[in-house]
Amino acid sequence: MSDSPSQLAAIDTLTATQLGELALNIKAWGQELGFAQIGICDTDLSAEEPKLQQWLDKGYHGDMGYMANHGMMRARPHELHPGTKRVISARMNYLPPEAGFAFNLKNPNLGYISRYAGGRDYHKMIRNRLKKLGDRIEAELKLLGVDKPNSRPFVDSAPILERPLADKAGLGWTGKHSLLLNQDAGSWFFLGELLIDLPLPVDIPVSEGCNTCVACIKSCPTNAIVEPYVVDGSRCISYLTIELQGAIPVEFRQAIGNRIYGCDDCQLVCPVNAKAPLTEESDFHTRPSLKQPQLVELFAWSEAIFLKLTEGSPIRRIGHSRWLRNIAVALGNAPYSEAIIAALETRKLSSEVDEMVMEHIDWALEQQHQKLEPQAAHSLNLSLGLNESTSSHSLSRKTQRIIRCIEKGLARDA
Ligand code: B12
Ligand code: SF4
Ligand code: SF4
Repeated sequence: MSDSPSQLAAIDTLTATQLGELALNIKAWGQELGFAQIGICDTDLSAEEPKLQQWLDKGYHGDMGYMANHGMMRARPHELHPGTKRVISARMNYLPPEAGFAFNLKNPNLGYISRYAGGRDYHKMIRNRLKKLGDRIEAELKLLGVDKPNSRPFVDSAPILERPLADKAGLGWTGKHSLLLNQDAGSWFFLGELLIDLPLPVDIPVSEGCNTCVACIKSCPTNAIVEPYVVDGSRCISYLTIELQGAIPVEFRQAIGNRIYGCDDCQLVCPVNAKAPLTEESDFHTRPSLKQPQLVELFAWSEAIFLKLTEGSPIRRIGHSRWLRNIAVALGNAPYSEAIIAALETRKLSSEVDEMVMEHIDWALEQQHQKLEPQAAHSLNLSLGLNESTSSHSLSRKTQRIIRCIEKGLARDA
């Protein structure tokens, strides 16, 4: 067989049997490349277009201007990458070992970082693996004497509706929290896609499995899941602590608790996550500096230290200013402590603090001072030997419920 492209046959000469075998091989190669599962779907997301438009019309994208750009291209993979006939959808597990969810949420002096973000940034890594999958397909087609396919990998940042595509490709069902859920794997996974011009056989979507459960809706600290399957992004802690560039609206600050980068609560209460496997990628393991970190220590990081310790991590992209903003909110939510007051006062004197961060520090100081009185009462109670309930500390009722839920349902990761 010749290497010359001119002697290779066109893709549409592949038979149904060859395409079927290729689809099976693609799934096996995907697993060899570290993906937990691969599914295939066509590019028709027309049913999603009105829902996406409604979501945008209601302003649920907040300041995420990129969600409103590109018109409906997000729902039209064949326009994003012309010639695309199929989407090869892939998922990769990220749950790190010793997640320590309850331990972390229970202690308001520790910063909580979403468990997808404690290791290396997934974007580049998954895109590279998808590219390798494309190369493998190309090599196989060459062996079959067929021309190379036109393919392109995508992960997260491109204007494409990844979750509905993965749903269509049979990787799981859409949970009421709007994330993709898999009966065997829960929801702790990233999604990525390879858009390709091969008319591969498509997979069958799995049926919805939430049934009557509404645990995620009831547990969301900011009531961001406004109806089943619909998240008002502008209320979500993930948006408020990661995407939002400016000040965090005061109405959400207390509800944020100690969550300084993203939020996992809707996944933590989800019963389907009880069986979720741990990641096989050491890149997603939590770095020592981000494991159960003390807020006061994180707040003292200079910009240079922040950049050094978050190198290669998704956290780096929020920058030092938003990092300080988020930690200031968490410090305001922590129980009264002289060490916290001192940390906040010291930061006020630093040249690294801009006006936006300064306002959050002032808010945090005010919160701390307001707790001074109950603290005095607490000391008095202790000296009198009186009992106090946990609600006198700074954990909200919802967080207390989530902690109980984790300890019962996700014992390995508690
Ligand atoms: C923008 C965005 C966000 C925003 C908005 C979230 C949202 N739900 O839209 C914010 C910043 C808040 C966010 C948060 C998070 N995100 Co995000 N996010 C995205 C992004 C870039 C686009 C999502 C999108 O298109 N939203 C627009 C709206 C319209 O889409 P939608 O929620 O799917 O809306 C649909 C439903 O409302 C549905 N619908 C309406 N009515 C009904 C009725 C029924 C019956 C059904 C089934 C559906 C349905 O129709 C709409 C249109 O399809 C994707 C990556 C990508 N390119 O797709 C990642 C992505 C969805 N995020 C992801 C993750 C991991 C998270 C977080 C868990 C991160 C964290 N720990 O902090 C949280 C989870 C919050 C949550 N519950 O959604 C993963 C999800 C993986 C998975 N297992 O599903 C993705 C796929 C990134 C990736 N490549 O892995 N995210
Ligand atoms: S990530 Fe947190 S804030 Fe966002 S929808 Fe889920 S529970 Fe609510
Ligand atoms: S918590 Fe319940 S309703 Fe929410 S996604 Fe999980 S199973 Fe579905």
